[in-house]
Amino acid sequence: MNPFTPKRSHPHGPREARAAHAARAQRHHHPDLTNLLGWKAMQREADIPEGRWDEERRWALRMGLTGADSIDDRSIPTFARGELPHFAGINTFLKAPYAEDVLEVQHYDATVLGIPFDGGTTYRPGTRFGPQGVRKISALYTPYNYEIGVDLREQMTLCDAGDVFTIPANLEKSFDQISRAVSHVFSSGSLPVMIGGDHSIGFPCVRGIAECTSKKIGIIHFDRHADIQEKDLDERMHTTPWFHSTNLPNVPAKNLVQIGIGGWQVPREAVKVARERHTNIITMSDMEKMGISRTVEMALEMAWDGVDMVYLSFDIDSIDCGFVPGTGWPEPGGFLPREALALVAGVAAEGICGMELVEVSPPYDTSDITALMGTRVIVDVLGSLVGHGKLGAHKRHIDKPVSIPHGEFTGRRWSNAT
Ligand SMILES: [Mn+2]
Repeated sequence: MNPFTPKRSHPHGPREARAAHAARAQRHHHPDLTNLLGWKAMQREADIPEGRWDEERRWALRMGLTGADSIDDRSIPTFARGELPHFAGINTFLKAPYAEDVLEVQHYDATVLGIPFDGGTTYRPGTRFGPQGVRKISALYTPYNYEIGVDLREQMTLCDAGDVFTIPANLEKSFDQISRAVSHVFSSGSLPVMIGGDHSIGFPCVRGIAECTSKKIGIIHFDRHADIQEKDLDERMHTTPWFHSTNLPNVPAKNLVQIGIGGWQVPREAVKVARERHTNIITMSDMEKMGISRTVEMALEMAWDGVDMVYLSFDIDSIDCGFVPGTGWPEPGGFLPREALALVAGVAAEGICGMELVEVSPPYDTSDITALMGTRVIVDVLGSLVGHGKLGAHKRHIDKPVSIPHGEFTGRRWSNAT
């Protein structure tokens, strides 16, 4: 019997029966489900192609051999290859193809690039393990998002180019390596998606993009910290990326929008620079007062004013530290995860020329939640770019591509079969 079918006689007499009837009548909204996003998303799924998924499963059988006879699902290989199972395999970001030969990044809409560097950290380190931490937990995700109705595997191409070879004891050499790697990816036309690393990488990442174009670049920066002083502890630490980025000739400080700044960890030195350079700071309370859509609107207006592209920098510590314990400078009072995700999706809807996710420190993390949050920020940005048709919009601005020579090699690598 359907548990929701009302009983014919009420066990407690007519008064109770009338009350129960009234309560039911009040609940009876004649709901129009078609007004709910839940209903719309369910219908929309039917329109998303599945060809790439079929292809991946056939590829897995070719790579991993057909499965044992006792297994009914004939798409399951003997050796785990591709997305399934989520707990198995060697993880790239979202288990995307590994572009071991970095010349191959040109064939992909977006390229994930790990930047394992924490030499710019001024409090607790560990973000050199950020790329691996994020890759590991990213294996948990499918490429499909129900609410936005996007399947990344079907609607874009993505690769993971592995990590930049950083030099742990040397900021400047690491910066040069990072800019070089980012300029290679950006010049290829693939969208660079960097996983840090501490926030000092913001400067070399922006520099790597800026050198490949004569066009101007704005920056939207999510953080609790202003990160715009010239030096910290006498070096260009993770508190300084925007000072040096906005010194670049095509990165105007007036197009730097900093969202979520506040609390007790903003050095006054940084505030002086922000004031002198006329950057735009939207605090957590500003965001709360204005709401998410107005905040997004305002950020886009200021960042895009007179520029051709916008770079997105997301410091995981902009989210309340209760949600992201695995970070270098935890600070309470930050964004709720839902707010942060809505904000990044909102700003990405206009298109970006690159992004970085920084300050995930797996040694301080608990149950991978910080790394998971970082993964989520990246996939939500990609989902928004795909959903709004903005992936690849940056390509037309690459008018000074770099070409970095590769070494000559013939022969075999030690692990190659003879
Ligand atoms: Mn920060």
